[in-house]
Amino acid sequence: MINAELNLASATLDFLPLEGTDYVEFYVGNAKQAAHFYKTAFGFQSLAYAGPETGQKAVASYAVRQHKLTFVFTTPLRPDNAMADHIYRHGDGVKALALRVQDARKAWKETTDRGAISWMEPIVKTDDYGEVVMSGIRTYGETVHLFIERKNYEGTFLPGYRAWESVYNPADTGLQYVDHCVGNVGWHQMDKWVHFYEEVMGFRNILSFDDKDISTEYSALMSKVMSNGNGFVKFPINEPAEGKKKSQVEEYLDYYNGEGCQHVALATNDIVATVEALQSRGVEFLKVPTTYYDDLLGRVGKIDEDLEPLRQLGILVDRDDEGYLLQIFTKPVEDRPTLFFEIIQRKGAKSFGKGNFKALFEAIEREQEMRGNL
Ligand code: TYF
Ligand code: FE
Repeated sequence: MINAELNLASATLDFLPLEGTDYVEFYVGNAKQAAHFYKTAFGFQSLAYAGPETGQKAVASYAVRQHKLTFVFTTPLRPDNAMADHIYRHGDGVKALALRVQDARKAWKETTDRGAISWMEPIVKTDDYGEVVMSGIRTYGETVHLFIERKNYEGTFLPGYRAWESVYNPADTGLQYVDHCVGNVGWHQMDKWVHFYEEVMGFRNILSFDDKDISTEYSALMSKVMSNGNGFVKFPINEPAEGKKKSQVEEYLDYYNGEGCQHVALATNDIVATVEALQSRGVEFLKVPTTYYDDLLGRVGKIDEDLEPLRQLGILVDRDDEGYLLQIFTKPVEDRPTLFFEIIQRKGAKSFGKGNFKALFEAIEREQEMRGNL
């Protein structure tokens, strides 16, 4: 009874109910090759295509899918436009974190009334398979949030796209859905963006890490995790902190030329199988010293997994009050040290691996050092 009342109360208070991540869109220099890479290396399947052949003259987009995870790679076909400028400044990167809603008009109205800057006024897209309503607002840097309402839409992806049938569809790697997406923001900008997610989007700050939690020998950063009401959408925000040498967040800001998405965490139900598959397909992961595993079970207690495969693959483990989690981080997936991915399996834990921060950040610093950026 009390729970039902509480749920009702929070439902009526949630002015921006979100059902999860609909898709992540990347602006890239070559969408055809990017889509091929994510199929080959990460195990996505071809889903849909939009471009000149489908009546979209200036831009080509490839959508790929794996379970509930959808990535879209978009590239401009000519140089003099905002999309080409975006790629010139940032390199390949995450442009849009698209969120599933029941009402994209209301999502846009509620957020812009609270101060969000509009990116896309609500538009209705239709084809033979139904209708999708989309809208969007800006967030940190040049990143945007799209609101996607696809109540009765039965097409492959979105109106404007056609199904992309390819003879080449490598096996999936067990990646399931977006667990969280992390934004790197500028010096002293974290609280501004925490405030944005609170006031404009109705999120709550569920966890905070300051430089005492996570500063290592050199690199330093602060981080606050923002979550929407039902916890389906989580956006940690990092800002650089002063350390002995250059913060990893500052390195990102330098190479991305501003604020942007630092990592997307992808959930799996079997991290050992997923990481084995990814490594065999050439995805490169950060390595922690093998001493990390020496007293792992002493630190995290009993876990279901055998220790040896975790050690071999370099998978990290952390525990909180509610359970434990397993996680591992790729190296940056492009030449600029900007975007990377986290692979995560949650076994009850709702936290973000604070117990791994030291080992993880020291691994990142070793890479920074090899790039001459420490
Ligand atoms: O999302 C998180 O909070 C964890 C830890 O630069 C983390 O994945 C935080 C900052 C960072 C890398 C990983
Ligand atoms: Fe993460």
